[in-house]
Amino acid sequence: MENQIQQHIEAVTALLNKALPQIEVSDSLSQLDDIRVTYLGKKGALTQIAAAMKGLSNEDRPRLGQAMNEFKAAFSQAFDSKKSELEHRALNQQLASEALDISLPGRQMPMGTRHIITQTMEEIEDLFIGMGYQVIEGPEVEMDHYNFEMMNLPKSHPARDMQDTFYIDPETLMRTHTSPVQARVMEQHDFTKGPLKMISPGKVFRRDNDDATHSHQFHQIEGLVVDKHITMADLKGTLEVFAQALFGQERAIRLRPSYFPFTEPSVEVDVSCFKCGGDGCNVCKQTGWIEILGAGMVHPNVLEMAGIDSTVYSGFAFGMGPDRVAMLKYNVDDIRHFYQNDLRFLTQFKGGQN
Ligand code: FA5
Repeated sequence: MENQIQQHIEAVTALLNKALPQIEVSDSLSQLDDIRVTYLGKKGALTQIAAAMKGLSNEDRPRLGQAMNEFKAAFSQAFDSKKSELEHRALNQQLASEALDISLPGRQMPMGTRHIITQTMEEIEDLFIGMGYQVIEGPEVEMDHYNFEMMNLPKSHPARDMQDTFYIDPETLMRTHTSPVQARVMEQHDFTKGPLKMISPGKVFRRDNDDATHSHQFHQIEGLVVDKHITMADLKGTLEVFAQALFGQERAIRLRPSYFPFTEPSVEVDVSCFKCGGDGCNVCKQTGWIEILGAGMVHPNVLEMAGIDSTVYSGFAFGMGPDRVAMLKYNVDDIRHFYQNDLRFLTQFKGGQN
């Protein structure tokens, strides 16, 4: 019997001597766990020795139990210390692989700027808002009715040719100017609540051939004032304030008699050419002047069509081209630069940085 228990205890000791070096050299957490299962699992080596307990005498059983406890204590100690070493190593590897080099320079985020035409339009809008004007926008796809007929341009009117039009169908078109907003607003206005004073900025479209000062899609800002006793002097004074605020005193301005079916009398306003100062060059087509807007006193027919009594009320209107204004203000010698989306051109105008 003594022999038998001795053999069991030696087997436990031999098992421990085999297990400890295996734990020591194990290289991964999964390998370590395999070792645990090999010795302590349900079918593990120690469990098999434990099965011998049943056949032992009452005195021998505790001796084997003690040897097995010693095995478990030594095994656990080696196992736990190896496990924490491997976990520590895995964490270090993960930290090393995810390490950030905080000394690297950051990636530059390109700073956007608002388009120079947008900036110009906002500058003009602010100026008029400061003079008590409302800003009202209208549709870009417009009815022939508002774009032409309500502007005193019936279907057969020869002046329709002044603005070559993109038609969608015979009654619908891409608006050729911002003037239709005049008609839409006049129809709705309630004069018992005060005079009408508005500007309307937006895109317009014409079948124009593109050149240095013409684009087939450009912008306009319409202006309209209707009240009792509005005169041409009010128009002239308003345009002078606008021109001086935008271009400064050094640029000359001139009003030229002109013709628009929706105003009577009508004028066109030119600003002296920024490139040649008035001598004549390719930008101003040798005239020395660049036209920036059309204007005039609202035609009585236009007032009447919108339901306004033209014997009581009068008004002035203007339609300016902010693209031309921006050309003059920033010495841009070709309108097409605005539409080619060349960032080298566009980012020169940082004033509108967000
Ligand atoms: C008109 O469009 C009239 N509706 C303006 C108006 C409004 C007159 C109210 C009277 C009362 P005109 O076609 O001239 O007019 O255009 C007005 C301005 O738009 C021009 O002075 C010019 O600055 C600009 N413009 C016209 N055509 C182009 C184009 N193809 N490219 C860039 N700007 C243009």
